[in-house]
Amino acid sequence: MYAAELRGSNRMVTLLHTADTHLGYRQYHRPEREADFREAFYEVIEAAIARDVDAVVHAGDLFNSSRPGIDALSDALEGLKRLAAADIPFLSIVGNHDGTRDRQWLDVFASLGLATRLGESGFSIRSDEDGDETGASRVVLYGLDHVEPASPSPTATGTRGRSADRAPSSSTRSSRATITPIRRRS
Ligand SMILES: [Mn+2]
Repeated sequence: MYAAELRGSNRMVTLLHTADTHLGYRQYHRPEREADFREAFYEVIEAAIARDVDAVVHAGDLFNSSRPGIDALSDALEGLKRLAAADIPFLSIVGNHDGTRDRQWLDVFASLGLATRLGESGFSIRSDEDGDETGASRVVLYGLDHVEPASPSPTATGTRGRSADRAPSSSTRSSRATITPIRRRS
């Protein structure tokens, strides 16, 4: 994670950027690793509050899975509630791990007022939100959810493209862009 600071004439807008929280990831099948991911998430939340950033930008994979368990879900809610109580917006996109075919967890959190899903209409943040607009700096953020590569290499999936002479048609290519993201560690 890092905080990007964009200078304005009065006060700069401060963002805390993070990603790949992977809540619920029991790496190596060890509960200790699941706790590590949880603690790292709370560390980021507390850093955002301590520094009083203007927003937290999360670039996807809040959860390790599109079907998080109750522990991961309650950890996410607790963290987002702490941010909301501190009046810090949580801005995010859908990652390759936590995306589902249709509805998204992020939309559920947005409906609760705990998150904003970044998209093609910009989300504007101004420093000194309550103060005089003259001299305040402004940042507008846009988001793009995880997109599967349109033409994965045959060896990358192991399940398709075994026939070397099979040329991908344009219809195949466009349908690939809409399939549910494959599970891929990153
Ligand atoms: Mn990830």
